[in-house]
Amino acid sequence: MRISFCCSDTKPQPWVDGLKAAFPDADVTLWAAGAAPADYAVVWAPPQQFFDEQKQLKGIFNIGAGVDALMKLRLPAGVPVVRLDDAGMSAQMAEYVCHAVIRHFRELDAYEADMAGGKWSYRKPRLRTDFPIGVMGLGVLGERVSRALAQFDFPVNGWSRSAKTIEGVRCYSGDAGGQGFQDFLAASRILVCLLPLTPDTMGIMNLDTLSRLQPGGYVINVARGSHLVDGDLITLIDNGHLAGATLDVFRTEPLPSDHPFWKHPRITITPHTSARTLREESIAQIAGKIRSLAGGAPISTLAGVVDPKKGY
Ligand code: NDP
Ligand code: OXD
Repeated sequence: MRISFCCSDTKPQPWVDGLKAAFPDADVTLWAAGAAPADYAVVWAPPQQFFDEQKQLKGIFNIGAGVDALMKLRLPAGVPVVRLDDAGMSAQMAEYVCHAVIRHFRELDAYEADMAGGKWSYRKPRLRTDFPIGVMGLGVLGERVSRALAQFDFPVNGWSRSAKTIEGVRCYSGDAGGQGFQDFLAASRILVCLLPLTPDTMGIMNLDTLSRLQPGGYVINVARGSHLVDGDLITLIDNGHLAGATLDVFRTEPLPSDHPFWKHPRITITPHTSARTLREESIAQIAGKIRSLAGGAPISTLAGVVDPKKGY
């Protein structure tokens, strides 16, 4: 068996070594132009040339949960694309989002500023019933995040394309043009984005949708930068409809040094780190799936297979 690793922005050698350890009898290599045809590809944002050359692939494994970068490429027809299915990301995402929500709800930034200024003062406790949270996307990550938030007794709403039932979460469904989405927005004050980036979800957080959040709204984007219209967010924060935002993902990464998000007093930013790919867990998951496929298991038995029509 031949496995080719091709990744645009990760140190490749530990991945190649990890895959070699999982498949001691296979030929595992770091892809270079002109490389011999591989059976399986393990990739993150590879160049188009990779797929133009690799004509014998039986499976493409993405070392992230989001496949938007892959979906922009011409992929070989009929070859399954498999994304990471959690692999340690949902716990990280739950930590990050709960932290951002609680930091905002408990006004911890204001307390920190007071204490830094030598000021010992109290703020009136806020009611969590006044801070309903809406989670867009109730997949592997969104469901875990919604359940974690519900554990803190926040009212939690969730929205997904297909209908769901999640204990402690009021679930809305349908597409972005439907009544379910409008009702979900109107019922939410804090908005968390955990959607995949597809043509349907690009720019979904914009002047119209964010204006529909309850006054004093707050935005947490941990999915992809292109879900958000940056200027619309700033307009709504500056005019007082939104209280602020925590953003982990950006249209251009790294965030350009002159982007207004860097210095906006009500926007907290982190460098796309809310849920990191954990190498060992990911290799174990991918290796298990390659073994299943190589052993003749039907692709429908694998978790995380991307539906090319949906784009996620
Ligand atoms: P899943 O595919 O498991 O879940 C996606 C969810 O979004 C599903 O509930 C799906 O609905 C819903 N959805 C998709 N399109 C629409 C639509 N048009 N309208 C309404 N709902 C929609 O993905 P994951 O939970 O694993 O990951 C989500 C995203 O998080 C990734 O695509 C990636 O972009 C991002 N991510 C960010 C990371 C970071 O560090 N910042 C790390 C990892 C992931 P349905 O269930 O009905 O199909
Ligand atoms: C992912 C990511 O999609 O890291 O896994 O953003």
